[in-house]
Amino acid sequence: MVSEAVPLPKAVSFAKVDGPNGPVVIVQLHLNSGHLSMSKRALITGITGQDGSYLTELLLQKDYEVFGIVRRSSSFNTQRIDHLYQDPHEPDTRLRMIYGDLNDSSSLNTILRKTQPDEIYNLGAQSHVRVSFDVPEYTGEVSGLGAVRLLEAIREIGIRPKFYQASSSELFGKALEVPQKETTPFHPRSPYACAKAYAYHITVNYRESYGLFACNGILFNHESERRGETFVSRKITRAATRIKLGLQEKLYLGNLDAQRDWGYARDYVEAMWMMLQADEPDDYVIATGETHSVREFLDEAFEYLNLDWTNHVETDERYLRPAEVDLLLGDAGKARRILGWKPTVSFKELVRIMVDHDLKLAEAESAAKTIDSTVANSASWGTI
Ligand code: NAP
Ligand code: G4F
Repeated sequence: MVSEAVPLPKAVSFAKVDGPNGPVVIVQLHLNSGHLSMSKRALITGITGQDGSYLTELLLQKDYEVFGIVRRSSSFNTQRIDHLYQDPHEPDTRLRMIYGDLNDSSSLNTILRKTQPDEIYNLGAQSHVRVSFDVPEYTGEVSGLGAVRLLEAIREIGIRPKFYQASSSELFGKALEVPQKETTPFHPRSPYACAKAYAYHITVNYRESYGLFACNGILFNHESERRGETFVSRKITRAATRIKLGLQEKLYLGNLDAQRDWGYARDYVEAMWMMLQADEPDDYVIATGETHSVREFLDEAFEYLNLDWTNHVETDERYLRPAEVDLLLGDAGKARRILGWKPTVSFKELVRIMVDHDLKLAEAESAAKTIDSTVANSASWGTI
């Protein structure tokens, strides 16, 4: 799935065939494949993540040519985009994967120079807040400095792509007002949020210093059936469905009182794209405008399965954070007014989409009579 080099798509191809009066050379222009292309080129970091996979689907539907940066891993890390696979040997391939890393400036420079994107979406990150307390320096490198490595590559090469930075509601942290909007001051509460604060400000700085079309999407929590299994929403829906089928007894969680503004990831990637199509570059809060506690998420998921979570959930202090973000609630009024964006999936619908999906996974696991050890062990590995 991943190409080792960065093959530039061919704009012209030649073929020699036998015609009725001797050999004929056919010259073919690939109008959607290179500099002759009328369609846009997007480069996505973090393409293998939850948001990267939905954004890729959206951009391919919109006829973009998409390049994705994938980091080398000893096991497959492309499951979320495998259904989008296109043979890189075909000249008209619209999705190409390239090895690179946000920690490696030289790979980023090479990729930008060779792909010459119209739009860059910087979604790559060490994105787990709890884990950022365990690997703070690494998180700063990838989730913070990764952004400036891309921005500097843009500046050095002299290209003018539009740039999207995946900023986060974690920036508001110990929030100074409710709801939070673009003008709410930041008070980051984790190494992850501190790294994202740097990335936010450097994005604004490159917009102001070099006139780059650079935007921050300050996205509140968004979940889906593709959410990583150690984030609380998916941890709950995976466990609840496995408990329902007798594959698991207990679910160990941390702080049940934390409140989040939870939306559906597919809606949120639409907002990323909309920001880069606006007349002017700017920063936008993307949120549903509703907040719910982890306890309410448990109520919704377990009740849907006719289960009582209090019989199954236990708290484990390893899942608590040294500093917690107690309440996030976003006001996406600016995005609604300027971009015309609004969420389409309610909290109840989101939980049900995730439970329905995970129930099928649990049923398949049950039918195969094999316990998925990655899920079974998830409560005891590490501290997430
Ligand atoms: P995710 O599922 O954790 O995906 C993160 C992506 O970053 C993965 O593709 C990962 O690759 C890649 N990555 C990690 N380290 C990298 C490195 N050193 N170099 C290049 N790529 C690297 O995150 P997500 O939920 O899709 O979120 C997308 C972005 O939005 C992240 O920046 C996140 O911090 C931010 N954000 C998310 C939310 C949310 O609620 N989901 C809210 C606000 C902001 P592997 O697949 O190989 O691990
Ligand atoms: O699902 P979470 O780990 O998401 P968190 O920390 O809000 O971060 C996510 O959203 C951010 C946007 O606001 C993104 F920027 C970030 O990349 C990530 O996608 O935890 C949500 C809440 C927290 O308060 C946490 O303490 O759930 C609480 N929680 C309770 N028990 C738990 C657990 N979180 C996790 N991961 N695991 C637990 O067992």
